[in-house]
Amino acid sequence: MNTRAYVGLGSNLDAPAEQLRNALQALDQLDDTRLAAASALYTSESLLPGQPRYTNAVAALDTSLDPLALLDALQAIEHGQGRVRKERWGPRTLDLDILLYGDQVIDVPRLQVPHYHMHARPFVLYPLAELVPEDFQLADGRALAQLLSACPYVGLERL
Ligand code: ROI
Repeated sequence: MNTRAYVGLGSNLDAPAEQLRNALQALDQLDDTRLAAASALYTSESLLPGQPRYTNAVAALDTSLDPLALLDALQAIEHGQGRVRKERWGPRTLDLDILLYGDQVIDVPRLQVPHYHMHARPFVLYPLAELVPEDFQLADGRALAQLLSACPYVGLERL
């Protein structure tokens, strides 16, 4: 349990809040992994028009799985909760993204950490901010406070 990782959760199908609660339990039950903390749940419009509203949250995990083993485990949880990949960016019962993995910067075909889009997504940054100190920096040196001030809290509803 030696690395703190942050995982983004999202759902916009089949009772999204329940999907997220089930996923948090599944995260806590992963081998060599403990759910250290979870943010509140937030809802917001999809970034792509014509999709149902999303529910999102962020989880803090302590894990001794390496990043790709953690990614495998997250994908197994997604599939266990009925995710079928039809179209990229399509509606989904559950999306689990590794946002941050300790202080590592990772750029391999399967995994980019810090997550490429997190800096521009209020439904990631504001829940993450609940779980970390105010002076928190991403592994690439960007200050979370700076990202927050460039990403207004617009359209988010805290459940
Ligand atoms: N929009 C919101 N609000 N939340 C998401 O998790 C989310 N995920 C996506 C797209 C379709 C980009 N829009 C989203 O993949």
